[in-house]
Amino acid sequence: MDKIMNLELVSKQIRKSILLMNANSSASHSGTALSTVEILVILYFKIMNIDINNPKAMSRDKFILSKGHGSSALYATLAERGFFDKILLNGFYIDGGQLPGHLDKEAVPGVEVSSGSLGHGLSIAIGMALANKLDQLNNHVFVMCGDGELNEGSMWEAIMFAPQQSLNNLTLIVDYNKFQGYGVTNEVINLEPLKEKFEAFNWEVIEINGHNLFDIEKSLLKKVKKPKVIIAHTTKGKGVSYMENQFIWHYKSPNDQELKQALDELS
Ligand SMILES: Cc1ncc(C[n+]2csc(CCOP(=O)(O)OP(=O)(O)O)c2C)c(N)n1
Repeated sequence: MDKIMNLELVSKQIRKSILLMNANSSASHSGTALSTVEILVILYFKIMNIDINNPKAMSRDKFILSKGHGSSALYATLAERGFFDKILLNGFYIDGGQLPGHLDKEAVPGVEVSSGSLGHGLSIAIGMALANKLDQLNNHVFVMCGDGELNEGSMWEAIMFAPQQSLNNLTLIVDYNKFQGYGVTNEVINLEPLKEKFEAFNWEVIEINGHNLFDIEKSLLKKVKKPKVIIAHTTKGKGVSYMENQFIWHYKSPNDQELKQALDELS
């Protein structure tokens, strides 16, 4: 229980970093980043086999944020976990800064794949998981996509392919925050019934509240014989009252007053 309470504090700290980064750079995608936080925290603080002192260790588990426009969340989580100095977060998405607006694997230790062009992360993760099998390594590969990202045809090619290869060392997490860049996901292209679609493609499907730390951990720990997909119901803009489920926060960055209110709410 204590550990989970600590991780609630860590989640709040990461949310604060995300807001400061996006305000400082006038960047978009605050809402995008805020819906991922608890999942990243459980992965990086409880589940993944990683070593911050040896980030390229052969034995490591890997995570790919396929929705790479949510980069501020992953950079903030990696910094909080100790992969690099938090001071670098001040250089997010600004001229001369070290952290590009979309994820760049050359920028800092811990970023496995450069991403931001939607629809590619799952295929890359499948390649990594296949390679692990061929090399008889037990490492696990985790990948997170957006719900709007599931509109990409390349996702469904990959979704067809993974079960054929019996990739039980692969977990896809769908950040199902119900919004995308131009509106409500199920009004743009309806994904439902999403669970049944994945089941029909022969995936092990688990549906959870993507902000509940216990549920996230339990779903990630569950041992399965097939590729696993966790459909995580989340809230875009989670944690900041005026951002939650407000589509405009896909694009807007907080001004000084909005930033202050958001930080107050998280304190
Ligand atoms: C191939 C490609 N097409 C279009 C875009 C532009 N784009 C950036 S974010 C976004 C919406 C993504 O929605 P979703 O996957 O639901 O992520 P969310 O921000 O809601 O978490 C789009 C279309 C892109 N990055 N890549």
